[in-house]
Amino acid sequence: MSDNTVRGKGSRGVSRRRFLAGTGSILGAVTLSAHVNPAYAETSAATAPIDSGAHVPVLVIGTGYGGSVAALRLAQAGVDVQMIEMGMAWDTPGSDGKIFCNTTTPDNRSYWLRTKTKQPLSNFFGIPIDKSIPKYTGILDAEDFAGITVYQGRGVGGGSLVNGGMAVTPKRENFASILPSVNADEMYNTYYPRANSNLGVGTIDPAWFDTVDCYQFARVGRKHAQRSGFPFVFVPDVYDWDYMKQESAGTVPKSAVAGEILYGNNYGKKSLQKTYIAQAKATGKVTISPLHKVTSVAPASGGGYTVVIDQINTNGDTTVTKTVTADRVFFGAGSVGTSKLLVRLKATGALPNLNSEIGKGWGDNGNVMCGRANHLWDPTGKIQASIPCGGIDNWTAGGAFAEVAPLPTGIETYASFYLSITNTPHRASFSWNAAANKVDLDWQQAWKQTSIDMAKTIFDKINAKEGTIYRTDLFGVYKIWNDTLTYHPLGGAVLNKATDNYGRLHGYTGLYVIDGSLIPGNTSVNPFVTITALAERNIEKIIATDL
Ligand code: FAE
Repeated sequence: MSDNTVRGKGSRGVSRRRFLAGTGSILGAVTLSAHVNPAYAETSAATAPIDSGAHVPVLVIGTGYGGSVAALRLAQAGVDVQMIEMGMAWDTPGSDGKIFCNTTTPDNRSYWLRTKTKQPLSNFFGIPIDKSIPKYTGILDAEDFAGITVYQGRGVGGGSLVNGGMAVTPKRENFASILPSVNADEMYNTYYPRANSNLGVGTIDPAWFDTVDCYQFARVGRKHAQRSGFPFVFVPDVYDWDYMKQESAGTVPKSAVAGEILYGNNYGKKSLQKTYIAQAKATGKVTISPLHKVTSVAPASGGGYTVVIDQINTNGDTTVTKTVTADRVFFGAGSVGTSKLLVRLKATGALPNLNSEIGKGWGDNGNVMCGRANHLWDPTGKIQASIPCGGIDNWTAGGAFAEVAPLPTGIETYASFYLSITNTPHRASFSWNAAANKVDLDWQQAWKQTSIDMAKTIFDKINAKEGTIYRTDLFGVYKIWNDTLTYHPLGGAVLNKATDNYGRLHGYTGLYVIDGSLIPGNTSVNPFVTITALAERNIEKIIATDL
């Protein structure tokens, strides 16, 4: 346990001992209160699993941002679409009456096929807080590669089920370095506005922000940023801000204000299930098969593609293997999912004509996390809304944009917590490991030092100004930085390299990439608005010219 976690000077009537005694109760809450929830329905009436032997015009792999945009626009153009999703439908409540479990009480619904949680914030006062859970096809996948753990959403809605909903359009001056081959005028005039509108993006009411308890942590973050001369910017989000006001007032069931985020949000967040996917289903032309995992795509003898799909149960075991044909296939399995499929299919002979750019250009969006220990007279609040609403922008001068993130533990922690996005130059590649029969990623944990240095341009200055220090107890014992993960995998099938400038895979007519794997490793801000806007751009061109 670190000795440096509490900056108490004893001057405001809160002793270190009392503080520690108080935090003992959250540890109890955080570590001991797991409930195991009984099984979920594996599929629902709203979904109809694909039949083996089916022939479909379009098959979309994955139901995240890219896949959902493709499905909606193709359906609106009159095309029947089959969406294949390895995760669950997430439309049926468990025995507690809720679809999703809370961040403070992870149960079987929380993690994808793990027997122990792998929480991004793994320790409190240096004490590990991960706990055993039953193995289940839960919502958050913490996928381990040699140098990094990549967090991803699993289920109908992909990352939109688990993310913070921060919906950020990059500054226009940064766009040329994000997607160099894409016309910025078109993106900023047409596709970013279209994406923002369809995603339901909104910004917190600043007057409400200034007074409400659940954003005290963000006001402290703003004060510290501004006192050190950094701009604090409000960050738009897809959370329903009117709902947040009501839950905060206690007139509707609590969701963000009760800490729901990482393992799903039961009420206020506009995930893709409520936006693009709802619209896609309403066309009557889109069918979704949850708990179905695509394992192979190869040219079919009579034209189109043979797609092999494993139907799985909630233990992750294959129950049926199905073979279907599709005239066109869209890879929307996310940066990691799409890259792994394409790398394996190229190496094992199913799609040998894919070019040598497959698997390259992967980045972590420069993610690093840290916490700061505030003085005892600068509390961040017991109740913290789980939805971030602001960030500190030092991109131009220091290469870092830091979300002021909540730490919704239910007790006063005196901590400020941040997820930084940094301008890291490092890029990794996926490759086929034949001996181990799996895809590897050659990311090196040491590369995170560049990101840490960039994040320090913000937090060293704030600590110096405030007379505070870093928390050293949140990610291990005496460990300041979480340098082992990313929430923002990007790249692996980069636009205009592995594909043409609209996501058509080189080497195969009728195969497309439509997700975050098109973006070469960094978006300078949180990525899903850019993924959505790029998918809107690409599918419009594909519908106009290919169908
Ligand atoms: P994604 O949403 O990952 O969807 C891919 C889908 O494909 C998933 O549902 C997979 O289960 C499915 N799949 C994969 N392989 C297969 C297969 N073989 N067969 C069938 N299905 C398959 O891809 N971004 C922001 O902009 N703002 C935030 O506030 C934010 N917070 C985040 C917080 C967390 C904890 C995490 C994990 C991510 C966060 N992100 C955030 C990142 C964001 O969710 C991510 O960039 C997008 O979800 C990526 O969209 P894609 O369409 O590329």
